[in-house]
Amino acid sequence: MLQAAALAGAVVRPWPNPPVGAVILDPAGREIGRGWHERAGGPHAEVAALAAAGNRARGATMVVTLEPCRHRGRTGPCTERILASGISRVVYAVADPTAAGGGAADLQRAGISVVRDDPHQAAAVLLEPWLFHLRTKRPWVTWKVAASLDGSIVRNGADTRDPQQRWITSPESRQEVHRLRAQVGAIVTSTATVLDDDPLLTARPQPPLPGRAPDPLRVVVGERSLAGTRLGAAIATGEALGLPRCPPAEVLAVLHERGVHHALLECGSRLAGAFAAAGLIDELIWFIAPVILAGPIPALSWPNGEGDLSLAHWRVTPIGVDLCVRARVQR
Ligand code: AOF
Ligand code: ZN
Repeated sequence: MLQAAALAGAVVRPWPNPPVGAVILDPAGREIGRGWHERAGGPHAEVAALAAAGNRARGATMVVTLEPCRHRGRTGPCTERILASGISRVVYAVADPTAAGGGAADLQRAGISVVRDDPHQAAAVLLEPWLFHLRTKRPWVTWKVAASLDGSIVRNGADTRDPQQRWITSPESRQEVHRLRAQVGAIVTSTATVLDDDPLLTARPQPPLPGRAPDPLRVVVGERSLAGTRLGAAIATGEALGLPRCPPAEVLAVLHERGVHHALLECGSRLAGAFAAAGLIDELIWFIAPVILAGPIPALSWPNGEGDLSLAHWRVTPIGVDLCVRARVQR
């Protein structure tokens, strides 16, 4: 299951569909096929893994992060493909709460041994944003920050449009941000950040992640004119989305309508503060660079002097010369 989750976790997210990975094992436990879901409308992970295993699937075990679907959506039901392949055992981690769910019971009725590996942490983490958006009707929000040890996000006196002056964190951290961007449905920022930094906010991981899903939707919130900026130009051609200043919940409602289940917030203090005050940050990824700036701008400023963001489930990993903190916002 770890392997199946790792497959789906290492590729571009196929939004609006869930990230799913599958591994097929022969009776001796050797891997004979693997697959992941590449893009909406493309084959499901189970079908990709069955194609890789071919005839050897007869009598084999399929391990898959999400319960196999039984519906006829953009592609056919995986349950039928699994039955036709001669697979004799299916292990899955997360039950499918949508109308596509119920495949496990169907397979069991048809004589396949079905086991729920519940709860498998790796699969649950992978599918959490998707499950969250189904439950709450809004995307899961990850707030990304790149800051000095003392929490400044801008260097004193820096011309932030010059990347050499703007960057605080290491190239390794910045690469990790590109991988993150490739795995979300949308990136949200503010007109203030666009005017200060002129960012592109595209996903450019090196090497590129496998997968063929569309690039994340870039969303800029605010009223100020973006003339002369790269994102301003992208909004004018319809490649990015501009939204008037509005409550964060409305931004997320627009994203939900577009099928986004995971949004990355990459912005300045004020938009971060608005999301935090509205209780709309679910998780943070905070890169800490080995420098103290006592700079002019903190990562977050509360709109009305609200309290604090309490964090849980810290995971701290070194990355380049920086530290990366991943944590959940506690409610
Ligand atoms: C996926 N990829 O690997 C699996 C999915 O519109 P469709 O036919 O692609 O169906 C999408 C639904 O199928 C999805 O919401 C989920 O409930 C189920 N399983 N979906 O996109 C996969 N296994
Ligand atoms: Zn399916």
